[in-house]
Amino acid sequence: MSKKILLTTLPNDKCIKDWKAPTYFEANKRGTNYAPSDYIPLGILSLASNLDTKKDEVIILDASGKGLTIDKTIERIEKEQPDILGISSNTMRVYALSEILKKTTTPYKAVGGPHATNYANLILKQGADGVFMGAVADFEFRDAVETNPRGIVNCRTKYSETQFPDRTLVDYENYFPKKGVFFQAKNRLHLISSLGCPNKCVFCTAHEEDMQRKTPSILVDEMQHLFSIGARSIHFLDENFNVDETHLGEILDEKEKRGLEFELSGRGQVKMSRGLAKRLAENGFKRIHVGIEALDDEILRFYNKASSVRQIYEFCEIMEGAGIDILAHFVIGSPIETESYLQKLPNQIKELGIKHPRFQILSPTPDTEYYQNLLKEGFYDRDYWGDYIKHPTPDFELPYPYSNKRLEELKAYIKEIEEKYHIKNE
Ligand code: B12
Repeated sequence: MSKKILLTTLPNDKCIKDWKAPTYFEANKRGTNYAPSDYIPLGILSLASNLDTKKDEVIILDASGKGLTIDKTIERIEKEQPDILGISSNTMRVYALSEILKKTTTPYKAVGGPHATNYANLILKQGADGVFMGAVADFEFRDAVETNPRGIVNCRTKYSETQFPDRTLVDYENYFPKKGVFFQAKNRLHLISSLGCPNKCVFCTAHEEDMQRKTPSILVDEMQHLFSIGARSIHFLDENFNVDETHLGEILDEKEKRGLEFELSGRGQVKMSRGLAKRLAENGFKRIHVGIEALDDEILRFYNKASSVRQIYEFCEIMEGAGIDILAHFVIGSPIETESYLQKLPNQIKELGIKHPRFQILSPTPDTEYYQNLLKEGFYDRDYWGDYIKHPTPDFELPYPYSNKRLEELKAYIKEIEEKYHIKNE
């Protein structure tokens, strides 16, 4: 029997308030608290692309990307009356998740995504019928459409075996960036070539020794798909796209074999051989996004970065030699940072030839080692995240662990640097 399946992202509405990110990370057009999803929602598109869509009816609702409120999202779901509701969850939007689970009447509610992997039992208590744990859930979800399993489903689908997400299932043209200061070619779209990151930075949770990667031929099929719908610029929005140089080399072999030409960019780490940098540049690779975070070895150690100032200088020199621009993220606000370090930082960045620096204030996000350390060290009198995740409230804001005066100083510092570098919303 044919089923009606509605897959949705969670709205940003009433989610956690963000005090650490300056304007260019904030919602620009929609007035919500967090970074808007201007990115096509690849998780739910991947689920849909691996279903038997000829048989079932699939509706994609990108509540986050469309800037829907929680109430509007619920209204849309109720209007559609699906047989199956699939919700893609992340921890920043748990308030929306609990409200949608409470106020929708779909007979089978499935929840997946990173938050589901960490908090499966809690989500079951909040009203989900099936919770899908694991980084890739496509084949388990395809089976679940038939069997509607209750409780926890452990997912073992391999990323390399899934079909790439078909962007034509949504109004993809609306996801082409409206402004384009960073890139010359038109219509940038992103893909994810690998999952996870082997590094263990204290402020992140993406730690994964066994990264999963798309097979080069499927990935280049995906690139061809993006090209066929008008994209001329493709961004690897992996957590760390340049860990495995052999794999990247194989992707480039396949791309060259098919004679494809477009602009490329990617999000990765500050380690790359000269050979790969040269080859990427020859293949249209124009810009790399990296988390440099600090230009001081002690601060890098505090963040548990797998890099040193020496390596960062070497990396910047290799990128300059290859003609690849750098967009570098810096994290300020560590307790061991000195005023003289902050004073010197802008000049150091200039000296490195970094074209696009971006600054954020160190933030203890949920489930990170940094947050756990603050709890252990007594900076918080109770487990704010733990309590919030169990009983989410609208517009939650985590108290700043150090003094509020310090927070204001850091914000002022970022504002000054933004003006210096003419950083605007993009
Ligand atoms: C791209 C990306 C973004 C984009 C968003 C693009 C978009 N539209 O999704 C941007 C840059 C905006 C972003 C922002 C942030 N992100 Co982000 N992001 C990612 C990233 C790198 C890739 C997501 C993706 O497309 N994956 C590929 C698809 C195919 O996989 P997937 O979405 O996970 O879906 C699969 C499974 O999870 C599962 N699944 C997913 N949904 C569902 C639903 C059902 C019903 C089922 C059955 C299965 C299922 O099946 C899918 C297919 O196999 C992930 C890391 C990662 N590798 O996944 C982090 C990640 C999702 N982000 C994360 C974080 C922390 C953030 C920020 C908070 C960062 C910050 N500090 O500001 C913000 C939050 C913004 C917000 N308000 O929500 C965390 C989430 C952790 C958590 N527990 O929730 C992740 C996991 C990274 C990490 N490990 O730390 N992010």
